[in-house]
Amino acid sequence: MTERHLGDGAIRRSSLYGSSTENTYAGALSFMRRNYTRVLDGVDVVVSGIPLDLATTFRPGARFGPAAVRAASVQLAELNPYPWGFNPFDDLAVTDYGDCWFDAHNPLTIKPAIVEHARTILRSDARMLTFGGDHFITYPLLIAHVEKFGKPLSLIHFDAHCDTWADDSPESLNHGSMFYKAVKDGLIDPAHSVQVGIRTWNDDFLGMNILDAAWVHDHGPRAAIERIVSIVGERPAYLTFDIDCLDPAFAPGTGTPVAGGLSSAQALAIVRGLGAVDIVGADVVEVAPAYDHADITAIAAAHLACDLLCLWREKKVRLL
Ligand SMILES: [Mn+2]
Repeated sequence: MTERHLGDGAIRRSSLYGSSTENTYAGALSFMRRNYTRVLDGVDVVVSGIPLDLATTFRPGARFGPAAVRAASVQLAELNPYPWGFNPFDDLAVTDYGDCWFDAHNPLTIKPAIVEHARTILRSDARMLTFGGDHFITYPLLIAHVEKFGKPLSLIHFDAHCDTWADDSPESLNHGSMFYKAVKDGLIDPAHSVQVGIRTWNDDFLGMNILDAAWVHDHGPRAAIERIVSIVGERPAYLTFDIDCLDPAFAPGTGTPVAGGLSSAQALAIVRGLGAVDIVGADVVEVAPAYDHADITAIAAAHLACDLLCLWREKKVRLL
């Protein structure tokens, strides 16, 4: 199943499966060296980027997030991921679709462009793993996912911020109000959704279950996994990971950092424990490399994304 290419597997490998031999510091920077292609036949997971940062409230720069996460994934593509010990790509067909194109100079066209990007991919049997971009992108992604998987979805939301601040403008580009709109639109069910790592105030959390950062520090990842699984159950769930869920010590390269967050180790332990949940789509957002140091933030994002792929590989192998 594995073709032996020496370098640039992203553009030279013909099989959707297996890995190629790469120098980690060279070659085409797809996510984890997956094939760059827009062909969707036989694909299990499509990785794509949405380089939008026009919805930020503080520091812009997440438009460079997809490229940074791809670049940070090179070491993960070299060895079987830890602690899994398998090559997820021996069993899971993952491709890199490239980035969503939109007209940044006509802001009202951006949300429809992202919805259409996701619809195009979700017309296939593939699931989406998307890199932001600022967190606004999750709103059009949820619209497309609900069209496919039905509504309401459960939301598993890692973040310093609840992003349910009131905003009744249907056209606004705001990365702090997507989940207010998603609840009001009935896209997500707050009673069966959970927000992890929260440490900013909102007078009205709209009925979402909150495991705030202090709760995670007090109770640990294992208890967080149990709570998430009990809240979501077997319902289809969309997982969104704002990298600012992590403490700025672990993710300085982001637009709205807040002290007191999760460590990378805590977050990875929680994500790895979500095998019992039916994750129908996922994104990792708000990586802004201009504020990063030594790629700390992009490396954390790439690891989280790799673990999400390993969860999907586990599920596929269980069902085979
Ligand atoms: Mn946030």
